[in-house]
Amino acid sequence: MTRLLLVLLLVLGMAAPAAPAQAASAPQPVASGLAHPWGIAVLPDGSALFTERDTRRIWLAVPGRPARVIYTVREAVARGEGGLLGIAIGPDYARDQRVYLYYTTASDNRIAYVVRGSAARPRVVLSGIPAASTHNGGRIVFSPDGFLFAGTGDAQTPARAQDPRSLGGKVLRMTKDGKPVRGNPYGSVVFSLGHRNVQGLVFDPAGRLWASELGQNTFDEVNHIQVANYGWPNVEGRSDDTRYRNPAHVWAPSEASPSGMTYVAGSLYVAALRGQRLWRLELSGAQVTRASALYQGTYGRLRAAMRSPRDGSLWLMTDNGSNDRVLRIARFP
Ligand SMILES: [Ca+2]
Repeated sequence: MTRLLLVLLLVLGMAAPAAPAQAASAPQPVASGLAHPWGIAVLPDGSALFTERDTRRIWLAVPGRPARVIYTVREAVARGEGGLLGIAIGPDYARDQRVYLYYTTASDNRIAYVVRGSAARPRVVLSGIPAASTHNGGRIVFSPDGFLFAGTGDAQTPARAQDPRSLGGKVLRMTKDGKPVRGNPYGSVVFSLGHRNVQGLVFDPAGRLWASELGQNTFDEVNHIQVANYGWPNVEGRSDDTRYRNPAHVWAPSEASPSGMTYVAGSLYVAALRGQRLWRLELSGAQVTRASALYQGTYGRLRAAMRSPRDGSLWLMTDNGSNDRVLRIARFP
């Protein structure tokens, strides 16, 4: 009887839905009074660097201290949704202090690096990513084996997404110096194609790359990224056309419009702009098994979420256009 009860309790316990919002500590503002913060990267010491799109400033946020500007990317041009966008810590940061950036110029989007503590101008490693007032992509992330991935957008010309010669509407894979990686399907930095506007990228601990993508009218997507064609503009959302890889998850743009994403304890957490919430997508391997929302309507539009590998905190950024904030949740979930 006791054993039966124990088994029953175990089964119930396993079936009970997790409630991260209740277990998480209260979000604390780390910086406020911002306009369109966009990218965030956590440093090995647990502090964070974040970008501000239109002012083109890079901020350093140390928990418990006022955030301060450490660099301005004068080479970037704020135009519509373009400007200073993604940021990532280089894989050899301890040795070379490289901080990678994705930004818009008058003619294109570029990936460059700056060296922490140096006033030297950014060194461009990749240029020629199509730019426009919208659909610039902009998220960058390093893989566990040290390659740089970037999510780009179609820059308002949907056909680019299906053209392997264009860097628009793609997920790109390159070395930290911007060179193609052996095994890339076209001999260039193009990795996957058929994307409309990829603004979220994260690796899970099994090494799977996940990307969020803003849809046009009907379906936003989260995709498990491999060398494949993800359909845009021929398909938005799911289809039975075997030429195209189906998304792992879709939403209506009104409830999502996903941008930055991160991984915590078996789930993806996706910042939603129009949806004004933090989506939790529970994973089982390469499948999304359940979707739920946190902080719905609490902070307005959310631009990015980033788990600190150092201390397990979660950083969140709003994107309402004025009095934007960077929030840190010390314990999450
Ligand atoms: Ca798709």
